[in-house]
Amino acid sequence: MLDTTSFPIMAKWPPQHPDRIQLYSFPTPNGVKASIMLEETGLPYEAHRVTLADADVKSPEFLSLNPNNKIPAILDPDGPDGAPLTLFESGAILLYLAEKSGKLLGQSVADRHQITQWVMFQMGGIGPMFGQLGYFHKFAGKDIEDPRPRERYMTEAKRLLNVMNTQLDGQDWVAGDFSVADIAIAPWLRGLDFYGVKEAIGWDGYTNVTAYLDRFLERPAVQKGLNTPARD
Ligand SMILES: N[C@@H](CCC(=O)N[C@@H](CS)C(=O)NCC(=O)O)C(=O)O
Repeated sequence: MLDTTSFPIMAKWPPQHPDRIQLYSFPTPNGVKASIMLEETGLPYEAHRVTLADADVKSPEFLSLNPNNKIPAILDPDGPDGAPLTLFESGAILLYLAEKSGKLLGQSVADRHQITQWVMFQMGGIGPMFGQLGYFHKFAGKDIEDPRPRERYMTEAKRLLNVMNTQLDGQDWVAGDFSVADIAIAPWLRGLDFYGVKEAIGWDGYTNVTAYLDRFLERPAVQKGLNTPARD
């Protein structure tokens, strides 16, 4: 039985089921990767809402799990060798849960590396670039007179969408069968809507990508994960 007193995070977000994977998250493109993965794999879990307010993500309790003060993070009471394991960084969480469940990481070692490659493509490319585009297009950065930052991220986001559009030509999912790579990437494509940038980026022209996102959003586990934990 897990000693809940040895994890400060459990004092602020008490578990009702300490035997299950504890998810600390908020329904943002990074946060929903973890909840969608948990829904897709069927691993038992309990979700805790950690808002992006300093009182949550910068609380000492949350920092005890992720010193980088960002959601999502997990605590698996039954990690490798039966010991508790804590993890942050959504890509690391996806790969861990895939390994633990034996699902969504392909059939062969080669598949696994191809899928990991596309997870990294999202973590190092789509996520940071789309995030910066959102900042300069919709949020505080839009008031900056110099057009270059917005242009730079717009150009890069379009380039990444072209890469995706080519990769998805003639296939339903980014790396063979549905995998953690799709769970990493698709929530960020959906995020372009939130940034109000779809028209400016020419979204409708990336027909393989738009069909891909529709396919992703039809999955029942995705629909559940997108709203877990509840926003309020
Ligand atoms: N590379 C991290 C990024 C996580 C991230 O940016 N989380 C945002 C929400 S989408 C956050 O928690 N922001 C709160 C803050 O920066 O204070 C991951 O993929 O897990």
